[in-house]
Amino acid sequence: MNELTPERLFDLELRKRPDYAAGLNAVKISVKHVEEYMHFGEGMRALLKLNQKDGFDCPGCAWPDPDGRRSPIAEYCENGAKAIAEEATNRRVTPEWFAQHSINEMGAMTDFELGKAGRITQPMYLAPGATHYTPVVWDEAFKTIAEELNALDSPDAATFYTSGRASNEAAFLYQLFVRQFGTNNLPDCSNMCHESTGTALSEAIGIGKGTTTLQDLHDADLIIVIGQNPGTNHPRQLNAFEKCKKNGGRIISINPLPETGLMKFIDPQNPMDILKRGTKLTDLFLQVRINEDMRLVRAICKILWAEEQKAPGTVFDQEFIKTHTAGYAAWTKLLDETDLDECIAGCGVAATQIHEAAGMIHGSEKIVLCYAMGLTQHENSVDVIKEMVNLLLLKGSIGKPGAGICPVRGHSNVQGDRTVGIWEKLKPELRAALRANFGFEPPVKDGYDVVNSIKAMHAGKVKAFFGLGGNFISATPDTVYTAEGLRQCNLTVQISTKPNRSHVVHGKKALILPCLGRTEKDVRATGEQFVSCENSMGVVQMSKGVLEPKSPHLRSEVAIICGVAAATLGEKSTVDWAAMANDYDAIRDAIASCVKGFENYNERVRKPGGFYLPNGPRHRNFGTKDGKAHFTVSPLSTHQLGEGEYLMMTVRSHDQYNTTIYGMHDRYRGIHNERRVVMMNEADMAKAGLQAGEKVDMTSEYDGEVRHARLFQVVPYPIPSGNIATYFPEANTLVPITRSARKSNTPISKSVRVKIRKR
Ligand SMILES: Nc1nc2c(c(=O)[nH]1)N[C@H]1C(S)=C(S)[C@@H](COP(=O)(O)OP(=O)(O)OC[C@H]3O[C@@H](n4cnc5c(=O)[nH]c(N)nc54)[C@H](O)[C@@H]3O)O[C@H]1N2
Ligand SMILES: Nc1nc2c(c(=O)[nH]1)N[C@H]1C(S)=C(S)[C@@H](COP(=O)(O)OP(=O)(O)OC[C@H]3O[C@@H](n4cnc5c(=O)[nH]c(N)nc54)[C@H](O)[C@@H]3O)O[C@H]1N2
Ligand code: SF4
Ligand SMILES: [Mo]
Repeated sequence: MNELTPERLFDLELRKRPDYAAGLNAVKISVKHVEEYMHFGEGMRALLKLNQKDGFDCPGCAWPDPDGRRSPIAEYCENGAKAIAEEATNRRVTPEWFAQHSINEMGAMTDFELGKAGRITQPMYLAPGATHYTPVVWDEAFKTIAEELNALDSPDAATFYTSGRASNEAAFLYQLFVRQFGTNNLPDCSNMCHESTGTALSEAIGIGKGTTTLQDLHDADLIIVIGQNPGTNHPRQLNAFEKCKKNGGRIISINPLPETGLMKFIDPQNPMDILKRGTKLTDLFLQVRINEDMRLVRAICKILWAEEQKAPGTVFDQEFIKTHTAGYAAWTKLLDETDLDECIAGCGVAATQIHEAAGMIHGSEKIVLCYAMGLTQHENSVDVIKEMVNLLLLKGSIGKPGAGICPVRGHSNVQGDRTVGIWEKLKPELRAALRANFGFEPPVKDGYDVVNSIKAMHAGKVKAFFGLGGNFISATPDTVYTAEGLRQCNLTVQISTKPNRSHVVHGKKALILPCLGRTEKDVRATGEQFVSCENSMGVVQMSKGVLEPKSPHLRSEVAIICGVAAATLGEKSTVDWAAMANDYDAIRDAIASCVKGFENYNERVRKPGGFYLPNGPRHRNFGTKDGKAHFTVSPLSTHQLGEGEYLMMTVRSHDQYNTTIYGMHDRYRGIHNERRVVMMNEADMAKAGLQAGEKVDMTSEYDGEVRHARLFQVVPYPIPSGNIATYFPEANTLVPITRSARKSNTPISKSVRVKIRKR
């Protein structure tokens, strides 16, 4: 297991947690990363174009850029700068590097060490039984892929993963290739991320996306931030919170951890803000137990319902409810039957605070609810998100300015990839459009998502794995099981920028296809190209790199996909892949013909700032069958923890981007120089006889099967009793493949039952 997550400790140091996020320290750290890994001039050139209307989209998160004026010097955050330094590093992973590092040696490196090795410069091939990757020319790589794919018993014996950094152009071509090849096996990182959002919101409001714009956050009376750590994962969201506060709005934060970024923010680009020591963000912090948000929100709704009954029409927006919603009677009946005391006791938040929250909601007309992985990665996530919609609906807080639901997306184009067709389910409209535009019969049967792809590999039903970006082995649950599946494949292919663990855990044959990153110029036969991305709020914008490619051998993702498709489909194909690869306008024209909302794509995407995709619920046009937004009735569930069991959430540190580890510190949590840690409540530690820094092993047991995570260190932390937190991906060995969210099939990365044992 050591090669799946090297069991090595560094030098854990615990420091005081800072009481604010950002500030000048964030600037200092951005500069340090850029200086350490990039040529200075290149670094500055890249940063000046980061998130500018004529520049490139930040490869960090999917937080939107302002529609209007953008700061000419700095429209980014510390983590955006780190993402750039990571991608545009001046270190290189050449064929000589691979000759010096066997697969076993690569496996012994931590994720931090692997990633810091640098950018891969040439396509690399691992022959059956070989110990080292060797260089291969592009055409040879494409031929190998074509031979393996065409030798499969069925197209369904291959699975094609996408990570959400891929552009709209690359993603559209990829699904076109995969569907023409004959399968809907298109798992993506979204399956592990906001899939529960897509499922819940489609059912409740008729669109699988959020309804707010950036302006809505600025104009809200109240923002509820729940299950999200924006100070680390979406830092510029703090600017939006700050604007809301300056406009008189208030903030309630709901989280098992008192995340520093939720508490206070000092805008590093605003000297006044620095002088007056920043803005207090959270007005009310509710320290909920892991996965007890539904009990908390139900308690709040019950309190509001009691007030509403006393003076009808004074709390609920009855006009909105009557005109635009369904399911109200069943929902209020549920509230009548709800035991308030049980909800309060179960969620772990004090009754006085819950009443205070209810009071703040009562007094607010325009409410925005922001959330991320803290709500989406549990067995009942779809229900939890629908419960959040209930709360907004009772106040009429969807489809009016200053209000709405704001699922904050992760990868910078994860939302766009789904919009242009990356999904294991092929919607009838897209099937018809692909048939009409490209003259072939797309497959009908649903394909495998992430969890089902892993199970199918394990069962020997899938024999070829293809990854458009990402790091499948480290991002997925149940690392040991997933590795067994990947190793049974005849071929594993990764389109990557940097070495990662998915190059170490491979099929009989393996290929690494190195691609250009967002920061780099992409020159094709018809000249310099640009791509486009959709942010969390449905704005599609162009992105054009400014730096010289890190190696002359790199190809764009679009060119690689076209190469693979042409080699694999050959004469059979009805698509002119070469034309697409040489002129991305042709791809955008195809998208415009196939996907609603992209009319005149080429023209509109060239306008500075891009364009908004249509969003019915923003205007109270709900895309459900009856045209209404739905109140829903969901059961409350309880985690049955056995003796000595804790509920574990796996979270991100401040120094990582998913499986890419920027550094070894989690500054806002005061945890330095170590990632193999378990954050624990001090009373729980005392009860279990554990000291700070003590070395422990962990196990999770489901259906009699025991999974292991070894050599972690205990960190005392203000987390509710019975709950623990570890970092993703180190603790992924404990996440069982056999449990996932109902309906969305998302792994339960935020609620795993775990036991801890002293070593
Ligand atoms: N710098 C940086 N930026 C990123 C990423 C990154 O790794 N690094 N990843 C990107 C991606 S792909 C994504 S999806 C997003 C992720 O963004 P987040 O969802 O903010 O990321 P996580 O670290 O998973 O944090 C989850 C938060 O939810 C809380 N939480 C966990 N369980 C519960 C619960 O049951 N209830 C409540 N109320 N809270 C809970 C945790 O304490 C934590 O604060 O960030 C994106 N941006
Ligand atoms: N336990 C646990 N597991 C989780 C989560 C969790 O919270 N807890 N979160 C889940 C979530 S929300 C997500 S989104 C997934 C993330 O899963 P992935 O998207 O699969 O993982 P990343 O770490 O973002 O992928 C990093 C790799 O992408 C490659 N890369 C970087 N830039 C580019 C590029 O421009 N093009 C290409 N082709 N490749 C590039 C690099 O080689 C790098 O090693 O993980 C999920 N897994
Ligand atoms: S908030 Fe996200 S998109 Fe914006 S600069 Fe920071 S990492 Fe990049
Ligand atoms: Mo994500």
